[in-house]
Amino acid sequence: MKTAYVFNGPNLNLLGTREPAVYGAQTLADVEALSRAACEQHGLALDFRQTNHEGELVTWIHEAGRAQAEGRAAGVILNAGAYTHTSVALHDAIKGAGALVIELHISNVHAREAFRHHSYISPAAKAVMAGFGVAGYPLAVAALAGM
Ligand code: CA2
Repeated sequence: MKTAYVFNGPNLNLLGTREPAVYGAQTLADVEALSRAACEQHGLALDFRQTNHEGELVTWIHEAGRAQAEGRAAGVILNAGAYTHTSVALHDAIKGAGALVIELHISNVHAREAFRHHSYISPAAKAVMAGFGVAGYPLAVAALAGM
């Protein structure tokens, strides 16, 4: 059974506690449960993580890239949070690791502030999803299973 990695970046541990108009009322634990149910439906194992540290995301992408090269991973669903808009290191990590990444955002970043319109992840990603709310996570799992 292949693993779907779901990596969440800074402040996503706050989901469900503030800004419900932007991010909804569900917590990160709820997002994990949604992702797990989708993985079970599609015959994938789930490795779900969150960190507030950029370098940790870099290390995790390297790990997922190795697992993918060994045929053990389906790919990565990456919500890099605000690092999306700032991190050349994450861009380089995705390219360097050769990881199949679906970039995911809960909100429609293109309908928000201009500083959220640019992504360093997008040019290195296989696909980009934004604006589906937390329902984007199970949709991304289904997409990964079909890739
Ligand atoms: O829409 C998304 O998923 C984002 O990746 C979320 C990031 C934001 O910086 C990106 O531009 C878009 C922020 C995550 C912070 O989440 C919070 C949730 C509740 C309360 C405060 C922050």
